Amino acid sequence: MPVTLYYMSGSPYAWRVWLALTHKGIAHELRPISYDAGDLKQDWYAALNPRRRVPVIDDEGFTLYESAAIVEYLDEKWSDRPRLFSADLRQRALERRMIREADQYFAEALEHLVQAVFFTAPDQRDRARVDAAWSAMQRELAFWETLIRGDFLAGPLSAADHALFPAIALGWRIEEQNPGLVSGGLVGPKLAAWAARMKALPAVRATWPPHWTPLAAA
Ligand SMILES: N[C@@H](CCC(=O)N[C@@H](CS)C(=O)NCC(=O)O)C(=O)O
Repeated sequence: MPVTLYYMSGSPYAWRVWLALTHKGIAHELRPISYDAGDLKQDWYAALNPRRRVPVIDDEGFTLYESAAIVEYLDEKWSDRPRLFSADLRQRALERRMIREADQYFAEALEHLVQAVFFTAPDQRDRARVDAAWSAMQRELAFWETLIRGDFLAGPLSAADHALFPAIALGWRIEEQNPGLVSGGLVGPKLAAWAARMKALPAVRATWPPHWTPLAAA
């Protein structure tokens, strides 16, 4: 039976899980959730995730929310498929540390931007709030410029890349959709090269949010 993924297109947390399913070749079906239609407020959704957020998976009746926990579950259950965590204890610890850093620091700054842009009417937007969020994202990614250990964040491709990339991509999407709203690039040369490698990955290309500007041909 395929794994059901409850997701919202463009949600970096849901995208991370979709990436894991795709990378590992796990049979799955997508169940789109509409924020605007109020799906998250419905009782049936609260039964899946009492925090009323996406993503959630349903694997043969086992439901799980929190994207980082879901990715670990998928990687362990389908351990014979391409791994997202290293078999080496210390390398795996580094990957987990990076995921925590992506969620704790970059995602927090991004969420301030999302609140200031997506959840604020254009004529109500507070320039200082937007600038502060964008600057925090830039500062955090300048730090990642010093953290990256190879072609991918932890060296080889891992769940850490699937955690940070969708969040940065959402930042770029907000920048693209709102010309003049933010100033200055988000990433330095190492992360720019990494992002190009990420965009070339078959799993990233297969899961690129359908309503976003399509990726250029590889
Ligand atoms: N820590 C959660 C975060 C999930 C999350 O914040 N999802 C957002 C979409 S990107 C959401 O569902 N937001 C709905 C809301 O805040 O009402 C995870 O990793 O799964």
